Amino acid sequence: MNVSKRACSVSFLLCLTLTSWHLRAEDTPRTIEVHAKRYSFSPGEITIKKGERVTLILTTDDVAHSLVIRGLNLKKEIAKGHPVRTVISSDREGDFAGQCGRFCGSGHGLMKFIVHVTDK
Ligand SMILES: [Cu+2]
Repeated sequence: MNVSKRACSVSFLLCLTLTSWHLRAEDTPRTIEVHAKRYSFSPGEITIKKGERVTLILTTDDVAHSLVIRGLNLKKEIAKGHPVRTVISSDREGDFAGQCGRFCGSGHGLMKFIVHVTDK
């Protein structure tokens, strides 16, 4: 193999490697950590793009909670000491209201969470 053929092969392989790395980076969902604690979620609202897949890591900082977002068909228990991962996405724009789905005390009804889904 002469030098120019070898250089061409090397650049072709480099191009393939960069392309596959780029595709994997695009496929990897963004990750957002959400902490539940009497009586709020932190953050209390997030914004995602329409069609974007986002991984939520749900953790409780005190007692057991859950996160229910009916518009996104999500219900996840959040047990103490066991962070839970879930992927959300929506093909519709809008604001999707969530709440704690497990009674956790007098302020349970205050535990709201909102997912804003935007077009851009
Ligand atoms: Cu609750």
